[in-house]
Amino acid sequence: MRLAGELLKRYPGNPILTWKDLPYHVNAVYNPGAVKHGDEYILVPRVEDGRRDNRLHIARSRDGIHFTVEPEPISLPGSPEDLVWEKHQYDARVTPLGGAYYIAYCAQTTGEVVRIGLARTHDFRTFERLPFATQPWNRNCALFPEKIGGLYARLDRPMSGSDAITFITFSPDLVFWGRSRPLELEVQTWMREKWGIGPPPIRTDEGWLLIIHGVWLACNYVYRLGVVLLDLEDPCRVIGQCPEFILTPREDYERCGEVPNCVFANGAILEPDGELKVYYGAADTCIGLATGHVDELIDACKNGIRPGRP
Ligand code: M1P
Repeated sequence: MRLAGELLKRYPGNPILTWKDLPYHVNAVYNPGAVKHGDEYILVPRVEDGRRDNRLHIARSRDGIHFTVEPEPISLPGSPEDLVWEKHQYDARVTPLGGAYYIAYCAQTTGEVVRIGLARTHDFRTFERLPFATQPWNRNCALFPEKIGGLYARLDRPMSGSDAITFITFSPDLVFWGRSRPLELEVQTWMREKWGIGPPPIRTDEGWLLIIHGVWLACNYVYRLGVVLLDLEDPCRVIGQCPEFILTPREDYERCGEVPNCVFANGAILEPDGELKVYYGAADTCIGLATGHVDELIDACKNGIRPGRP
């Protein structure tokens, strides 16, 4: 018999990080980027301070569950012009690539104008600012963890009115970007309003595994997670898609908060034994951990979720 619930299973001690874990007054901590750096698990959460301004922080852990958040936000020195764009920094997606770690994040003005900023680090202690990766009105961006056809590749989602389409775009140098092509998924009911990528794509033998979020509009938005598989050589080609969502808001901490009924992931870590740890923002308020096996996620992309799944 198929077990009740979705493919991703929650850590019983969820939420693993809340506002109470910060050493000073904050409104919320959520939507973390995630990566393993040596023996350390690193999260790069969005911390919303007592003014409700957003900054990226570093959180460290030895076991992937208990994290300590650094009190100071990441410092990204920039020109006054850069900083005008960065009243808020949030939704970091961390990609290991060529010996460095690239952080694609949302850079938002005092208003609603948002685009993608890019930073680089080697040690998660000092950070270097790179040229902005996109023009305004863009969110949900991540670099691929390797070059494709000799070029850097990114996923991102320009927005215009109610349209929000995810593209794959290429660059020889992380400065000039082009050859954009849309990523065409089969839009399922649960993602009908809009969808965007989750954590950076994960290389598997079967293809790039990509967690996504999908939005359904009921009285308000409901954010869920899904999964798709992209061709390794030509990632614009979707070679598998799980029709069902793999995580949906069910617990109180996912249903109640700043944005109710929301699970949103931009960080995941694949362990050597195939366990995928997905760190997710719950209700734009705190952080949960959910896990699944990579083989099961790939199988769900290729064959759907089978009723007989043990
Ligand atoms: O409030 C839910 C999410 O809304 C935005 O995501 P999207 O652009 O896909 O709708 C982001 O602001 C995200 O941080 C937030 O969790």
